[in-house]
Amino acid sequence: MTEASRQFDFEGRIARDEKIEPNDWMPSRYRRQLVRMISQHAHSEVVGMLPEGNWITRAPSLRRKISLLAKVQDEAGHGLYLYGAAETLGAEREDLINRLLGGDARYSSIFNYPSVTWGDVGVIGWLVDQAAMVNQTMLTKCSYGPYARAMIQICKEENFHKRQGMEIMAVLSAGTSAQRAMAQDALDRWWWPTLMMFGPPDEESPHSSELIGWKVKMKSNDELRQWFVDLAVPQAEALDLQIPDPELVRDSKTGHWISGPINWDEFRSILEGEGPCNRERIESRRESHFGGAWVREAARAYEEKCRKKKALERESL
Ligand code: FAQ
Repeated sequence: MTEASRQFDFEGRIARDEKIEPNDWMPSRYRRQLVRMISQHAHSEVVGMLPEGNWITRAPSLRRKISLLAKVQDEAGHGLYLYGAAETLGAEREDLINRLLGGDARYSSIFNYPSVTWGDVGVIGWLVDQAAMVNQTMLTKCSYGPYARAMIQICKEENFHKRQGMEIMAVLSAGTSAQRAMAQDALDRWWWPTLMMFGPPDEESPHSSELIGWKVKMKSNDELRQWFVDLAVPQAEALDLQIPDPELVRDSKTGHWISGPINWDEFRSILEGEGPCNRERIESRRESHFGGAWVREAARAYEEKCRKKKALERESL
C-alpha cells in the first residue's frame, strides 16, 4: 500500500468509529499527538497525588484516612495505566518520566495550587475529580483503543473519588460555622483553577481541531468546561455554598450557566512554571523518584532471579 492509500484507509476507519490499535498503521503525527496527550495525562495523575497526599497523615478520622489513602493510591494506578498506554505507541516510560523530572513536561495546571485545609481535600474530590471525569468520559469513546479502554476503568474510580469529596463537603457545609467557612474558602480558591483544567479557550487551543478531527478529543475545551459548570452549579446550591463568580448567570433560553471571565494570565503563568507550587511539585517528584531507586533496583533483581529460576526449571524438564 502507498502512504496515501494508508492515510485514506486510516481516515476511513476513524470516520467509521473503528478503534485504532497499537499494531495498526497510523500517521506519525497522530502517534506523536497521542504520546503528548497521554503522557501529560499520566504525569497529571502522578503529580496529582501530591496535594491530597499532603493530608493523609492529618485526615480527621480513621475512616477519612482509609478512603483518602485508597483514592491517592488509585491515582498512582491511573498513572500506571496511562504510561502503559503511551508505551503501546513506542514511547519509553523512562524518557517520559525523565522529562517530567527535568521540568520539561506538562501536567495539569490544577496541581500547582496548595492544599492548605481539609476543605481542600473535599473540594479536590468534588470538583477536580468531577472535572477530570467530565473530560475522561468523552475520552472513553476516543479513537485510540488502549487509551479509550484505560479511560473506562479510570472513570469508574473517579466516580468514587467524586463521591468521597462531595460527602466531605456535605459534612463540612452542614457543620459548625468554622467548618462551613472552611468549605466555602476551599471552593473560593479552587473554583477558577478547576475551570482552567479544561485548557485554553477553543480559539486559543492549537491542538483541538486536529485532535477532534481524529476523534481523539470528542468535544472542545469550552464544551467540556460548560458541561462541568452546568453540573457543578446545582451541586453547590445543594451544598448551600456560593460559587465565587458574581457574573454567573443562567441563560433562560439554553438552560446553561454562563461564567464570568476566566483569568487566563494566571493559567499562562502556571504553564510557564510560575504557579504557587510548580517548583515544589517537581522537587517532590524528584525526591520520591531518586529516593525510591533502591525499590526499582530490588524489583529488577527479583525479576531477574525469577527469570533464571524459570530457565533452570525448563532445562531440568
Ligand atoms: N494544564 O491545544 P490545547 C486528573 C496545555 S487528570 C497544563 O487545548 P489539548 C485526575 C496543552 O498541554 C487531569 N497544561 O491542548 C486527578 C498544550 O501544551 P503543549 C489531566 C495545559 O491537548 C484528579 C497547550 O496547553 N487530564 O485531574 C492545560 O488539545 C484528582 C495548548 O492546549 C488530562 O490530561 C492544563 N489544564 O487539550 C488526579 C486529560 N490545558 O503540549 C489526582 C487528557 C492545556 O502544546 C487528583 N488531556 N494545556 O505544550 C486532555 O483532554 C487535553 O490534553 C487537554 C488539553 C484538555 C488537557
